[in-house]
Amino acid sequence: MTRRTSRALVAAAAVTVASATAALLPSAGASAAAAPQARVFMVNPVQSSGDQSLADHKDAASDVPASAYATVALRNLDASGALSGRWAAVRSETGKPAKVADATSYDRHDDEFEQVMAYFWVNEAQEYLQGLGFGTELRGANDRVQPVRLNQWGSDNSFFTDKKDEIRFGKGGVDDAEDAEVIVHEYGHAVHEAQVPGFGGSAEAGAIGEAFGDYLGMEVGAAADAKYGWPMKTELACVGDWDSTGYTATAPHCLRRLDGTKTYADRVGEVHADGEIWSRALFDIRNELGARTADRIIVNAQFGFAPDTSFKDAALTTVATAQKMYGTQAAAAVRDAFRARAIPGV
Ligand SMILES: [Ca+2]
Ligand SMILES: [Ca+2]
Ligand SMILES: [Ca+2]
Ligand SMILES: [Zn+2]
Repeated sequence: MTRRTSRALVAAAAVTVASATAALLPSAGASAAAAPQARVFMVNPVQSSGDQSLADHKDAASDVPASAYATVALRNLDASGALSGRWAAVRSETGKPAKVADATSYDRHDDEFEQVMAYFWVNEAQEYLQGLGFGTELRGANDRVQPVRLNQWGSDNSFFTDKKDEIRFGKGGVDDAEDAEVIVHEYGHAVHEAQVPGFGGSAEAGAIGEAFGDYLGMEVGAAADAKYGWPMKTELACVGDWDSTGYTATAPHCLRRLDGTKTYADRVGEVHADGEIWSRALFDIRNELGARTADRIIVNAQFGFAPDTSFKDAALTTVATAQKMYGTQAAAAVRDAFRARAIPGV
């Protein structure tokens, strides 16, 4: 038997800081036990410390102070003792597989640490979507076991492979899975693929995919900061504060931002760069309607995007979704956000 009750999810939603929490977990027969504990970064060490001078020196544990780690519960695990559960199955291609029983002892120098980060943050991301109603009131959005693979190859480019429905994290510069915003960015691609198989078949659809990944990375991290009481000492709009220390010269270090000023006319035909047009619109919708309402609209609308959608069609679908779910005022706020990016036909 598994422990797939909403009661379990709710009860397990708090960080387990003391054994007292174990008493809150519902009894579910022999498998009932306190969720195992693990050490993770509070999103990423730059976001939680505000220290823009943190730098990776070949994965040295001493690069990051102990205060950047938090002890959390690993929820929804199966009984295998590996990082495998309801929403994620993590495996290491080139390093030692992490053991759940040892998950409080790893630091960033251990290959197992990134495996734990990947499990925790993929689970966290799906729980966030579940909390918005996706999978219950609304259609599920990648509500299945997400395969995740980590390797130690040098390339600094994590990616989602739609052929195997698998997320892979590499280790170039700062190890990609040391930054929750990078982990959840990739999970955003998996969400899109689950919602619309083959999504990303045009330059503009590709840009929307990058934008949503950045946006979801910010959102899941911000929600975790609020839920667990973790410090957020970097700007909300800055994505990948830690991973980007490896390739950005100036502070604040951001892989990309959600508050840029690009409009449709600024397209350059590169999906990450052009994604900043779309992600700014998502950020504006959030700031206008609040995270929960905005995210229910944004994710629900994505079910209706064509795999090779244009910005225009996707924007109009999002406006229509807002109208249907929340009425005229919400639809107007969404329309305004896309109009501010000068997306044609909106
Ligand atoms: Ca590492
Ligand atoms: Ca990296
Ligand atoms: Ca950030
Ligand atoms: Zn991406």
